[in-house]
Amino acid sequence: MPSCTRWAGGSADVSVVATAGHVDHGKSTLVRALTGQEPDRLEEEHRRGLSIELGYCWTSIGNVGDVAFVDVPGHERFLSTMLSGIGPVPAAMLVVAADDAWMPQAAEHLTALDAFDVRHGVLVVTRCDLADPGPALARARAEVDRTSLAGSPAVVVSGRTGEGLDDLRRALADVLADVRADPSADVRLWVDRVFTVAGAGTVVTGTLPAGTVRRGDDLAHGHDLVRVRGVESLDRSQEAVSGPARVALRLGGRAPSGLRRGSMLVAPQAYADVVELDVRLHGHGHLPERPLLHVGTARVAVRARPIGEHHARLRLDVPLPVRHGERVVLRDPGSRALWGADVLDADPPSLSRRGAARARAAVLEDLRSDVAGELARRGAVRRSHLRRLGVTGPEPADATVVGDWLVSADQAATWRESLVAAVAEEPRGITPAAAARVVGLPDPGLVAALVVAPVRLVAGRLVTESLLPEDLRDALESVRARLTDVPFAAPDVEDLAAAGLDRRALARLGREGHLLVLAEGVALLPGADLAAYDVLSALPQPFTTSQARQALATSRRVVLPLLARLDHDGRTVRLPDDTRRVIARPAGPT
Ligand SMILES: Nc1nc2c(ncn2[C@@H]2O[C@H](COP(=O)(O)OP(=O)(O)OP(=O)(O)O)[C@@H](O)[C@H]2O)c(=O)[nH]1
Ligand SMILES: [Mg+2]
Repeated sequence: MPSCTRWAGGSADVSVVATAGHVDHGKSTLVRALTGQEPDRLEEEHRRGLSIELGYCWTSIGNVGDVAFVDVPGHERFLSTMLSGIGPVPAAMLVVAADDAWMPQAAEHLTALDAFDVRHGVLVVTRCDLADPGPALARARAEVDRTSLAGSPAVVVSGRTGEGLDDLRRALADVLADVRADPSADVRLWVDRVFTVAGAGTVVTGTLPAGTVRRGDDLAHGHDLVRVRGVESLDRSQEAVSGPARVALRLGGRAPSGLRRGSMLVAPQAYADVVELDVRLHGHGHLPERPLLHVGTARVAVRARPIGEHHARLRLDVPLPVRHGERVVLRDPGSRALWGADVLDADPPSLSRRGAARARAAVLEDLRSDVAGELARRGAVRRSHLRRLGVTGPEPADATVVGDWLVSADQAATWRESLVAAVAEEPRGITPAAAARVVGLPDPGLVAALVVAPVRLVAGRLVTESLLPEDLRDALESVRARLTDVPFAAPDVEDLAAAGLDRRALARLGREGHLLVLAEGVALLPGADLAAYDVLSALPQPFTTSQARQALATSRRVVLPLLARLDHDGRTVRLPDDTRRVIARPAGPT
């Protein structure tokens, strides 16, 4: 009998089915009978007559094509292995012996399938050559119909005589025809084995629930990238494999450290490293403080905090790439209880405030995880972050889009108000970076989108120009236009007069921060002093007044009060020989 364990199987179109059922009820025998391959590859498994590890076999079934089987151990000690077997697989075969009662691990495995919300399955009553399958079938049927597998087809077979196997193949073909997966989904391969093949280097095998892996792809393992040098299936190399499928990827070289069963290889940048999540619980009993979380082939210890009756906040010991709307399973290693858990929020807010948990319970009761709902709750969020969390859907039409950021209409209105207030506090205006800090923006890049009248961005500073009469605004505009290209060539008194600015008007513009008035009749744009400081910093130190004048392309009329201002603000220091040097760290507000 050929060994089916060298490669994990997988072709361009492979379905995957996991077994489930009580120890010794005939799972491996059935897989062997269906595939002609050996699921139990360990010597110890043969010696003890039971499965210990997951077994992988495949065959071709009717019009569904290649079907891979993940054969799980039934012994109660190997529940964790069993969960990593069914975790990434969309379909299952619950195997029950005709000659035995409804047994504890049959019940436990069925609970696990239900907790993972597996909806595609076949109930198989085997060993029908040993007893009347009727009673076992009736009992199992009743149990199955209380779970996510309710209504699954049932067949009666014998793994020994082969009776009923054609019925089973037909039932599998029907069930698998309904399993759908998106070939363009972001790749997340749940790794179950990592080994080295002479001449080929590192090979990993695993189950790919959806998406497509291609030769030449880069995949991420934590912060490392690995290159897929070969995609194998059924001992044949493929250009690409789409899930659901068993795949073997040749990575070449040495395995990245930490790559093992329970690791995942994911499309780079496509998933968030989730350390905290809020879930809705399905199941009964008291969730312990330290349950284990199972998803795909991964198992991670978590710290659980109940939120109301049906929800919990989970803190993961190790980050996982989980997304909103996914089903994960929680297990109490002590009592063996299992809970299904729907991921509602993989980037939840802190619960440290008093009463936060109670408020959160109400939010989680009817949480909507679409873009509109997430945006309403978060106020502002990066689109790429939502995508990594698996949150998709149309964006609200009234959202503000700034690069990667989405800002809700409410949040934008609140921030605009704060921005107006923050700028009004500063007669000389403030830089966008300072405004972002004061307003509490998560990214200074958002400021530009929040600037509305009466705030304006002038020469790199935000200023208010609320109450200026129209003639003064026009005059200001013409002075600005003039100074934009030649920032230190202050207009002279005649130019100002021509623009309609007399002494009083100029003084007002200075007072209100629209212009930087250095001396009577000498006005530059706000921020020109800082720009001058930058220019002077680039000169050999110390420098003379004349060198400063030349560097700034201006006149003595302007450079003298400008240098006096810089001296006064502690940005330059005047030396006894009338030269100056800049002071390295500019003081004062920026
Ligand atoms: N007569 C008969 N014996 C069977 C049949 N199926 C399995 N057996 C026997 O039942 C015993 C257990 O079968 P396995 O296939 O190893 O059972 P399993 O469910 O894989 O057991 P675990 O992997 O340990 O959970 C073996 O001795 C098999 O030969 C069957 O259809 N008829
Ligand atoms: Mg077995």
